[in-house]
Amino acid sequence: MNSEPPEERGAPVGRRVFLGTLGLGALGVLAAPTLQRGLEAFLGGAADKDPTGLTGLLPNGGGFRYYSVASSVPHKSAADYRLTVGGLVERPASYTLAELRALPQTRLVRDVQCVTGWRVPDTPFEGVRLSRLLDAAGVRAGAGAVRFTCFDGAYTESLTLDQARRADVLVALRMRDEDIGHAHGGPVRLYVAPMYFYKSAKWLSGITVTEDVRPGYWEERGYDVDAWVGRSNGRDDDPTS
Ligand SMILES: Nc1nc2c(c(=O)[nH]1)N[C@H]1C(S)=C(S)[C@@H](COP(=O)(O)O)O[C@H]1N2
Ligand SMILES: [Mo]
Repeated sequence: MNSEPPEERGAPVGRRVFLGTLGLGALGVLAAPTLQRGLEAFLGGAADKDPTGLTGLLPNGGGFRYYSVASSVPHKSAADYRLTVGGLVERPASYTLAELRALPQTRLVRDVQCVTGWRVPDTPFEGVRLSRLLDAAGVRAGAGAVRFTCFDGAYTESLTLDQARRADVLVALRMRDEDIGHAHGGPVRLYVAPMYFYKSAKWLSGITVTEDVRPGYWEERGYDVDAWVGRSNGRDDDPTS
């Protein structure tokens, strides 16, 4: 079911390769742990903390690292949350969390892979197929891409329409068989199973169908727009990886 060559699954992404390939873009990655500590401070101990201040550099919460490019992110309850679907569609929509929960749910178990090298094996995600929401909205002729916006006010992502319609791309409500908590982008995040985890936008608030792909937050800073695990961000070129 997984389209990656098996020998590439589980291999860590070489940091050296990454730095060597992306140049300036990598500086943003090196800054990320600082932002992560900022988020943990904001969460006020909701994330594991350690007195050395190294929490941001170490895997926590079951192997995940918390990433946010925004230093603080508003909390959205089930009552506050809305997901809008608009742009080049026949029927723009706004979903509450209850409405999303009432739609058929798909559960996928895959490895999570961040492009900076950390990986969490066999992680369940569950939610509504993005293709279902696109079909419900009625994508108009001339559309070629989907853009994602987040209620952190900063992060963006995008997929081609073909990528967005894959069966392994979810508007995720659950992660590790629990409702997605705030730190991991709850109540709703995108989950793009076959791509590096930066595609999986947290705190998802808007889905906009567009003509062309617009590079997302990290992609403007050097990451590949097509983020296939094992086949992007310099992975192809490195004989030792
Ligand atoms: N809104 C938002 N989504 C985001 C990010 C972010 O900073 N902001 N970081 C991305 C990156 S680089 C990774 S590796 C994952 C991290 O998800 P986690 O914090 O649940 O581990 O979220 C992705 N989605
Ligand atoms: Mo990442």
